[in-house]
Amino acid sequence: MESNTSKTFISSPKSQNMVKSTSKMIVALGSNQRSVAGGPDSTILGAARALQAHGALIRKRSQLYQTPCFPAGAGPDYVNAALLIEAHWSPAEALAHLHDIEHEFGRERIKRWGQRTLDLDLIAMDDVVAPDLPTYEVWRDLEPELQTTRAPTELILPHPRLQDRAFVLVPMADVASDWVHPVSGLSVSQMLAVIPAHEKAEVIPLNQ
Ligand code: A4P
Ligand code: MG
Repeated sequence: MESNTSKTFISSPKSQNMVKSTSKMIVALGSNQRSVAGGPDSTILGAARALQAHGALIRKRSQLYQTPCFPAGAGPDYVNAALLIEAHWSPAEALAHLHDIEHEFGRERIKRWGQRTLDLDLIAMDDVVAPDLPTYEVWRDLEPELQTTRAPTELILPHPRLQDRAFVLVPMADVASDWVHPVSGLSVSQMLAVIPAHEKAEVIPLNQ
């Protein structure tokens, strides 16, 4: 891992594979379709167990939240959650584990933002900005109409849409309230403060 003052820049797949020290990661989980594990809530809890089986240590799990599908009307409500995990994974290895687990729960990539049994997004890994700042900024600044059709083929960190979404930030606040975005310098609570109140109100804790 290359270090550049306080931030970590991952510049090539080769360097991604060389990172072996323990990293803290924030993982966002979402489901709005039944899977082999059952309904979306069982799927989310099953995915957390699968991460442990893949070698990750779960430091914190958020509550489960019921959230309206985004974009509105595109499908049933989601169950969303977040995990703070620790593992000896490079960013590339972490994404590969997440994709394997999505596959275990029957995820088929048919339509971007379509219904999914399980979506696992790597929201952040420590203060890594990947693959580099200019590429991150291109994805962060992607026009809304292109966001539904364009998906990166390489890992982008932090997740470029995290600051826009109550269904990511509310669960994140449960597990990593002190995490600071390595590009914007904003904390999770500062990012949440600019999300419209009605969007936050729609993220409702599930009775567990
Ligand atoms: N990729 C690049 N960076 C990352 C990263 N940090 N984490 C790549 C995860 N994947 C990353 O992802 C598309 C491509 O981005 C992959 O090749 C991956 O390697 P995907 O998971 O295949 O496709 P997706 O799920 O359609 O895209 P994405 O970006 O995960 O979708 P979003 O933006 O997360 O939207 N409404 C509610 N209420 N709750 C939800 O959880 N989720 C979505 C999915 C839409 N609406 C939702 C929710
Ligand atoms: Mg995803």
